[in-house]
Amino acid sequence: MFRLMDEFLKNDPMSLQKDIIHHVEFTVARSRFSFDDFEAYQALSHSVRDRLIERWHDTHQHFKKKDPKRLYFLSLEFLMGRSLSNSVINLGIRDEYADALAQLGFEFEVLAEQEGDAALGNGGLARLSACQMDSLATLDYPAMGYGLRYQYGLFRQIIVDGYQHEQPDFWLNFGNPWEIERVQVSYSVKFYGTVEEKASNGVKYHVWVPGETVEAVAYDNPIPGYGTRNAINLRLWAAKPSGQYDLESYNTGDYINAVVNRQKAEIISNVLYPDDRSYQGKELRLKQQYFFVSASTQDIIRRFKDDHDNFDEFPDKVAFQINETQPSLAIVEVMRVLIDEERLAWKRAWEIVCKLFSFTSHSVNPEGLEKIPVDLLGSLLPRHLQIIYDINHNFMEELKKKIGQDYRRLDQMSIVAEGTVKTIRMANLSIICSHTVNGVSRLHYELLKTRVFKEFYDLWPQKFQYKTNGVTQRRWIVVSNPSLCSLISKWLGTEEWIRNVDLLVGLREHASNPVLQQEWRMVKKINKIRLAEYIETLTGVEVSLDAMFDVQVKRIHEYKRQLLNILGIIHRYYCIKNMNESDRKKVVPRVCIIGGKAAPGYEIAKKIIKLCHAVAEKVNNDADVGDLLKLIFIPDYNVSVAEMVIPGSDLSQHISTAGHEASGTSSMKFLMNGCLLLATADGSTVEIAEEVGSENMFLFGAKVHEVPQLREKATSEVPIQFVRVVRMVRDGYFGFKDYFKSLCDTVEDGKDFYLLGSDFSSYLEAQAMADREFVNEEKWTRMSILSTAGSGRFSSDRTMDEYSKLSWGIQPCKCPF
Ligand code: 26Y
Repeated sequence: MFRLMDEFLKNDPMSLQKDIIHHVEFTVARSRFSFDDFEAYQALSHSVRDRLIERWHDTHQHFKKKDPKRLYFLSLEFLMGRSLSNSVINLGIRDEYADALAQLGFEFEVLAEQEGDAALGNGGLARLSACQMDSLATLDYPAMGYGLRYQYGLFRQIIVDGYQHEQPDFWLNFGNPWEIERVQVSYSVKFYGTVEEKASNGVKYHVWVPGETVEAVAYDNPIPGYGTRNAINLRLWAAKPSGQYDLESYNTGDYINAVVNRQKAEIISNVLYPDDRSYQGKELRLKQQYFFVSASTQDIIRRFKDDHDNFDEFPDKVAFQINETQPSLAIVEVMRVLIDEERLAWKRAWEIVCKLFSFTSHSVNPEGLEKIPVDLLGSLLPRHLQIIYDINHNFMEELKKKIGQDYRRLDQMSIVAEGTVKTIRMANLSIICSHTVNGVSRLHYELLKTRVFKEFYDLWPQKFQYKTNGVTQRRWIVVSNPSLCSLISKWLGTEEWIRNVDLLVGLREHASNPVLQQEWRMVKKINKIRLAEYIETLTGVEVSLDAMFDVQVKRIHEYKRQLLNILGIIHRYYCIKNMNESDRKKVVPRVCIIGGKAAPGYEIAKKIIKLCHAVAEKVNNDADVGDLLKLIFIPDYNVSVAEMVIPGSDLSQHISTAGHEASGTSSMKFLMNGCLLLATADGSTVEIAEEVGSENMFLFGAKVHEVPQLREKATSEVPIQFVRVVRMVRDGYFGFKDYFKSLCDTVEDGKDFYLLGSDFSSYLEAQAMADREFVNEEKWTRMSILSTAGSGRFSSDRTMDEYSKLSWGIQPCKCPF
């Protein structure tokens, strides 16, 4: 028996080498004399996984011994990306592994490229969850994530003739060394059926008799912290047929059909919904939500009951975080378990529930809020619907006492929305039952208070808070930009900034130092070369390294205004074409890079992708233009592509119409990598400008408070340049005239909801300003260094500390080394 805290596995290069070979032979089952890169990657990752498991067990034991209050982070989406590099860096054994592999004749980087992305999420919200898990582990918080283990992650985007096509993401086909299947950790999840009212000793209670039962099996994903022994758990649930047999169908001799029907249970965790916003009222999606919520709740309650006889201490030991409204059925589920299964009185159960939940909204659009049709909810979860009605009834009674018979307000705040289709408003449920409602940036918080949830803010101002989003510098500098990482450590004289990112401000004093500037530019060049090679392999287009790499990568949405970017590029193209020779000499060469996926049913977004390709086709093949302008669409943008694109960018665009981006997080990754931001005053950009200084960014466009009037205004405000570029598209200058008609209509007179026309002049000015600064190498480099130096506040470490102190009430619980 080993003593608990002893490191069992050795980490010197020789031991690692032996270990990798052991896994080649016995895990991958290949001859140790002959294995290829992929097999080497598999063996390597199993060797890393062993080390993760060791720490993860110790952390688990330590938490069990200390019994601290724990945070349970519920999210339907986690966009983890690759794990290998991140794991070895966080474990502190990257160089040892690189040495071990070199002696075996392999290169670490090459093997790391073998790994596919875990893309169990759509966009911002999902990648944020992944960053936050990294910070929770690093800061030693006793936390655990819960989600769904989709068989198919986010679709792969392929481009055929400039059009987006979707292909399934078979991410598990080659195995997943980063998870541990826990066949013995499984729970039954019930659906459909009826509710029976019973009584015992004169006390009424409800029994839910389900119509279907599905088994949830746990898959654990260890998340290692950096510079700590702690490794926390991300537990993802997979659906399996229930062990409870429907004897009837087996006995009637319909054996084959009975087996096939049971197998259908697995559908629940089959596929991630690729719409990152709209709620379509699909039964399967609701099933996914309840499935993961029920399994997680059972797991949490089981763990609590292992050490406690009653629920008095439940809120002192457990905090739930609800990521957007998708996990909000957890509230109702905890209520149901407490009253129906644990037989607590309603009042007591409600008191407990009100202390458990913290809710974060990631949306600004009131129309986009999740509404579940009552009929659907009632048929799938009949008991939950009753409980929701009861919660709503109590709330309405309380509210009437406070505000009287103000029916308009009562109606707006009710969980149940009347109408042709009666629905349940999940955001209202979440706000009413949570102790904290969080915004993801200061501006978002203002919008929640004054628009989206105004009625609730007026009632409970103390519930509302904001914790500006952040991203993890471990992935977004240390993993993705090793050259910058070394340079920063060299100039700060320490690697401590990797754990304490506020130290980055120390770069400010060196921002004008010519030696640092020279080295800084060198690092950027290395990253631009890597990106240029990737572009050439992918698209065949050769790009000049002297050009400004101008990047917009994110999901394609009208509000994010990729169309504004493309129309700006058309304007640039038009100007170049109509210039005299001497003016051409002054043009700052640009490589414009756009990447992102459109939801499969989002027609306008798909047309934006096609337009980008149509413009690229024309511009990139125009000999008149040469290196002065190139347009590249990067297909299948995902986390690992981001890790390469972001460090190689000079300028990045965050140009949503003010008031539409709740926070935005890619801006923070660009900032950390010393890319200058060209941005509107939206989401977190406002706070970034405060930290970095607006003189070090290119800000433009209408402010939030100006947007409503601008929408009212007549079209005369739209500049001639804008009219011209839209007309070029409309008239078929880039081909596909009929196809682009509806896209042009979205920015036509009086219909330009996202205000591309009225922001166009100011956008072009900001772009011209960026050109002017770019030619001044020293100034640009200084601004770039100051961007990185000012990025400290936008670390998810800070965000997780704020949540822990202000919402969850948890303390670090550090596992001894
Ligand atoms: C319809 C409902 C179920 C729903 C589904 C998905 C509502 C919202 C979402 C997803 C929202 C989302 O991804 N929001 C983004 O969250 C990021 C992290 O907070 C922000 O940076 C980003 O601005 C915001 O759009």
